[in-house]
Amino acid sequence: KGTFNWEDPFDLRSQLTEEERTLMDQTREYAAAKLLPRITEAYRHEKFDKSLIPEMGKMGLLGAPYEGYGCAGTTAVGYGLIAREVERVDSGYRSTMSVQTSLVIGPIYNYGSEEQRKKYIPALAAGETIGCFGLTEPNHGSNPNGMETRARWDEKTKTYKITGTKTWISNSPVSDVCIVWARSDRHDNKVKGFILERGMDGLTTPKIEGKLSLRASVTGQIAMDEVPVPEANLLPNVEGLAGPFGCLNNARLGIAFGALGAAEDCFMRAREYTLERQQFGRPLAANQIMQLRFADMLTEITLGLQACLRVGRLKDDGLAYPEMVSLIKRNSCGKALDIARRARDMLGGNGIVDEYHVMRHLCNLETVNTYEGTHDIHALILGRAVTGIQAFK
Ligand code: TGC
Ligand code: FAD
Repeated sequence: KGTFNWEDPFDLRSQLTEEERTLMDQTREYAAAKLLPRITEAYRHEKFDKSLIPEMGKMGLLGAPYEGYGCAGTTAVGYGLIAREVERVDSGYRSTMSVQTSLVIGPIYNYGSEEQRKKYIPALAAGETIGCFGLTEPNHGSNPNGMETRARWDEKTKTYKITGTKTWISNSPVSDVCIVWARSDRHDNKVKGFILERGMDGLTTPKIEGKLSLRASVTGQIAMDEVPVPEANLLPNVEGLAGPFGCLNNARLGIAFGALGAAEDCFMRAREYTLERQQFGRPLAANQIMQLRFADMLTEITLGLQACLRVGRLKDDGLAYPEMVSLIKRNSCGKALDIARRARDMLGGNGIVDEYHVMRHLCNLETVNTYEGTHDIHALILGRAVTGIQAFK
C-alpha cells in the first residue's frame, strides 16, 4: 500500500502510456538541463536564442503529434506533455515550440499538398528552418473574420499578390517561412492559407519592441506589399476561417497543458521558499494561510491536468470538440495566472526578482491568457454553446 503523493495527487503518471512517460521524462530532463540555465539571461536581455530550435528538433519536440516527414508521431497527450515540460521553464520557449508545431507544420500537414509537405516539413521538424503563423492584424485580433489582408490573383505572372499587415506574430522576425491567412479574390473572397518565404519581394518582418512579457520569445509583424506568391504556395485543402481555427484547436490544447506546467513551477518554488524562509521564529510554510494557498494551488493544478488529459484522449479518439478545448485553455490560463500571482506574493520582496523565476512566469502568463483567444473570448464561445446565442457580435 502506498501513501498519498502530493507531487502527483491523482497519479497522472499511471494514466499515461509507456511512450508518453518516457517522452515526459526526457523532455523534463532536457528542459532542466538546457533551457533553465539560459532563461534568466534570455529574459532579462530579451535575447531570442535561435540555437534552441535545432536542439528541440533533435529532441523530437517539433511537429511531435504528426506522423512521417521527420515528425515523431506522438499522441495529442504526448504533445501536451511536451508543452507542460517546456513551459515549466518558460512560456516563451513553449510558444516557440508550439507555433512551429501546431501553427506551421500543422497547416502544411493538414491542408498542404504532398509536394508542400515534402518540401517544408522535414526542415521545420528538424529545426533547420523556423516558421510563424499570421492571423492577427492591427485592427482585427479577437475577430479575425474582419481581416483586411488580400490575395489578388495576377493571371499574367501566375502569382497571388498579397498585401496587408499581420501583427503580434510569434517568431516572425526570425522566420524562414510564414503561414499567412488572407482573403482571396480568386476564391470568392474566402480566407485561404499561403506559405510565404523570406526573401520574397515586398515581405518584411519587423520586431515588436518593448514587451514586458514573453521576452524570451521574439514577436513581430508580417508586413506585405504586393508580395508575389506562386500558386504552388497556396494551401489547397482548406477554405474559410475553419483553416486557421483548425490549427488553433491543436495549439490551444498544448497551451492548456503548458500553462499548468508554469503554474506547477510557481507552486514548487513557493513551497521550497516558504519551507526555508523563517519569520516570527518559524518557517513561513507553518502558517495556515500558506497551507491553504498550497491546498488551493494543488487542487487547481490537479483538476486542470486531469481535464487536459481527458480532452487529449478524446482528441486522440477523434471525439474532441472545439468547445472542450476552449474550456481547458481558459481554465488552465486563468488558474495558472492566479497561482503565479499567489506564489509571487508568498515570496515577498524576492518574488519580484528574476532569479526566483515566479515573476517571470506571472508576466508570461498575462500573454498566455490573451493569445489564441482571450479568457473572455473563450467564455463567449462556451456561453454561445450553453445558450445558443452569439454574444460577441
Ligand atoms: P464562427 O462564425 O464561429 O466560425 C467561422 C467558421 O470557422 C469555423 N470554426 C472553427 N473551425 C474549427 N475549429 C474551431 N475552433 C472553429 N471555430 C469556428 C466555423 O465552423 C465556421 O466555418 P464555416 O465553414 O461555417 O465558415 O466565427 P466567428 O468569426 O464568429 O468567430 C468568433 C470567435 C470568437 C470564435 C473567433 O473569432 C475566435 O476564436 N477568436 C479568437 C482569435 C484567436 O484565437 N486568435 C489567435 C491568433 S494566433 C495566436 O494567438 C498564436 S499565439 C501562439 C504562441 O505564441 O503560442
Ligand atoms: P482585442 O481583440 O482588441 O481585445 C481586447 C480586449 O477586449 C480583451 O480583453 C478581449 O477579451 C475583449 N474583447 C474583444 N472582443 C470582445 C467582445 N466581443 N466581448 C467582450 N470582450 C471582448 N496572433 C497571431 O496570429 N499569431 C501569433 O503568433 C501570435 N502571437 C502572439 C504573441 C504575443 C506575445 C501576443 C501578445 C499576441 C500574439 N498573437 C498572435 C495575437 C493574439 O492572438 C491576440 O493578441 C489576441 O487574439 C487578442 O487580440 P487583440 O490583442 O487584438 O485584443
